[in-house]
Amino acid sequence: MSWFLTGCGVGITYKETRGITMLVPDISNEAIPMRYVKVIVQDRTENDRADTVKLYFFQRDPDLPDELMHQAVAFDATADGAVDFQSTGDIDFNGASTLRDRRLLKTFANEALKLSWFNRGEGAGRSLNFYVSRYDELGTPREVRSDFFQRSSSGGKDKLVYSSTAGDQDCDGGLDPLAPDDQFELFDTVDQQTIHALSKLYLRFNWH
Ligand SMILES: [Ca+2]
Ligand SMILES: [Ca+2]
Repeated sequence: MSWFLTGCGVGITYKETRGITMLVPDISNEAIPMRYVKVIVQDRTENDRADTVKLYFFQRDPDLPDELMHQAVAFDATADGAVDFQSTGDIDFNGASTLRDRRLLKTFANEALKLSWFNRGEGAGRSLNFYVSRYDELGTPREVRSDFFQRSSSGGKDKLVYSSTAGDQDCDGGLDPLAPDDQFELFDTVDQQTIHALSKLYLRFNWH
């Protein structure tokens, strides 16, 4: 006999075997991401601050190359950290392209411009993917993972250099702040807060 006890946090399955009840952490709903958003931030004007945010909405299918389903871009032309021009479309995938989509892109891009994980010029060697890494038994996203990739100068597959997870451990329905992580010296407090904000905003794309 087994059943879920919790609607959030790590699901616990009770297994009853020959009268002995055991607590088994549930990992059966660990997600293989079928949809993810790849974000590439660039300093195209090469003044050492990010000005361009590109979003690529990918669909993953077994045995096929990842399919680009939609893309959006935002550009800060005045180097003040706020987006001035953008190309949006229906980025919350509700079937209509509205002001809400535009506000969402603006908010997401203004956050992403704070990341230190950006590319000089038009480069795309640094990127990060956002996806839901865990759902609860009702299918509600409970964990968002962000994977940071670096492309080798010699080519080949992008290398995963850092991974961060925002989860709902205190069961309030929102993603909890990320714990400080000093393992990766490229990231400071602003990066941590930014990654957390982007993880929450990612869920509003409904692309998972
Ligand atoms: Ca601006
Ligand atoms: Ca929309």
